[in-house]
Amino acid sequence: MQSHHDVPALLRRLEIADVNPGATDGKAWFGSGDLLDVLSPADGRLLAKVQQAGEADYERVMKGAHEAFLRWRVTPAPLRGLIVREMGEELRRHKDDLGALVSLEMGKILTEGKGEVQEMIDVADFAVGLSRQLYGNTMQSERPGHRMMEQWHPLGVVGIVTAFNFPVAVWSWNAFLAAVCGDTMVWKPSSETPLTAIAVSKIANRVLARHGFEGVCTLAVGPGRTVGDRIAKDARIPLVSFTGSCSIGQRLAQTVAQRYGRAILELGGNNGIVVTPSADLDMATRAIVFGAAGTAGQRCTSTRRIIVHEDVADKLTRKLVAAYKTLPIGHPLDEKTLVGPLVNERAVTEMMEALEAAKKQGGQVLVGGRRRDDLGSRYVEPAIVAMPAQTDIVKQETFAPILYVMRYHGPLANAIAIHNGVPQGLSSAIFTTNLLEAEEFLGPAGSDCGIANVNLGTSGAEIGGAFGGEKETGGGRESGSDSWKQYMRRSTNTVNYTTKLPLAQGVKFEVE
Ligand code: UN1
Repeated sequence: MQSHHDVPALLRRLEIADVNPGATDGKAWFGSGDLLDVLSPADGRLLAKVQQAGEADYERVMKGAHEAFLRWRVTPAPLRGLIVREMGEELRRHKDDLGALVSLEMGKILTEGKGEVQEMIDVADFAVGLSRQLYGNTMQSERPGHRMMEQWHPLGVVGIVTAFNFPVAVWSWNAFLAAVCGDTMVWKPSSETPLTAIAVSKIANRVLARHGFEGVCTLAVGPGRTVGDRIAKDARIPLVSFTGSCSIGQRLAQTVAQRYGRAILELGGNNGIVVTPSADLDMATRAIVFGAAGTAGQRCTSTRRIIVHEDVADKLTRKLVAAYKTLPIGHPLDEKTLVGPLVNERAVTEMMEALEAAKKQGGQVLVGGRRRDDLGSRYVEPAIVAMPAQTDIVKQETFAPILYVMRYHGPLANAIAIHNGVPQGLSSAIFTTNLLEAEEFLGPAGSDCGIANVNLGTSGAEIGGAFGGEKETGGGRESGSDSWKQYMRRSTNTVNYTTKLPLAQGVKFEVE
């Protein structure tokens, strides 16, 4: 099925060996922890092994990142930007290979694997521009002859903990911003996807080494309970950016807060689309199928809930079921495939358990939902489940292609109440051709999510906007807009250019 892909040659081009040290301080690669087998979800084949970071390795990585920070923070931001630009150019050169490795290691289809690398390239471009725009305000002082302003300074070593589903893009959202902001970083990738992290770190470090800035982008592959916990506890890391589950994120944030660190949390989503009577149902169908079945339902922005008006519910459901019946499921590198495997067998079990729970709670599986053991142990059919109400299972995020369809009656406010009635708040959308409904959904009493769209789906956000969400999604924002501010420390400066010393708020304090 994948004869057109010479995997050993691909790995060689990306400098992935049979056994790879999983830690780097930017100068050398090392690893003295347990050996990790990296299997492709596509067919269970062993791609390569990684020698993970042990405790001493972690210290060495941190030392490299910290030493680099002392030099990097005083390098002019536009120069840092030029170095990030070179990283973006290297990524452009390696886009096809890296995209294929993302597919092989994570299981997403090739066009999405390449899309993920494109997302890194876009963030690099964005960060280059940003490197000349790290603006602070000037304020009018209430005192005569005083000037007030704020400066943004580099923060320190940033911890970046990423999930398997976007094994490289989410790193780049943090890494390229952090880099132009003058920070260095230690990256802990998911143990499901360490090879893409190693390949990307090699590319980044080749560029950094050309400029004598080894240590800006360091890496420590290892389990959460060793590397992840260390990052959470490490007072040398003022900011930890975490993408993953709500439960781990909550624990990590508490640990980071205990030492007065900052955390950017990008946790679970339970993203809904409201479909109103005036919606273009063909367009809605296409957006829903991509959002719910694309990436095999493994994006944090995946569409998991449909809240459709009763007048158009039957018609929309018929269209969705028809589209699901034709979804090609198969090897992620096969060009015809639209739905690849789930990341591991546990994810398959969790999907089946969620479907059982949904049935017990009154759900009716309209299409799909079966394991596809004929294709491999991690393949499933995306499922559509009609639910009589928003029951407990619908309120949970199951990281698999299950789409719950619910109906609403009456005005849009009823749909919004159902929509907002879940603990998560990442992404959302409405399909309508009614301007009033569109604006209501985007307004203060509308969607409570960090992302709210009109006439497009919940997933596949561009990098230029701030990415993240509310409630149990964790409140963090990454990537575009002014997310960069979190990677810097703000210094408020007041300068007195007189020979008097007036106090603010009119306070008098004169010593005779
Ligand atoms: C994620 O699933 O963690 O909006 C990130 C999207 C992608 C990023 C998803 N740009 O779907």
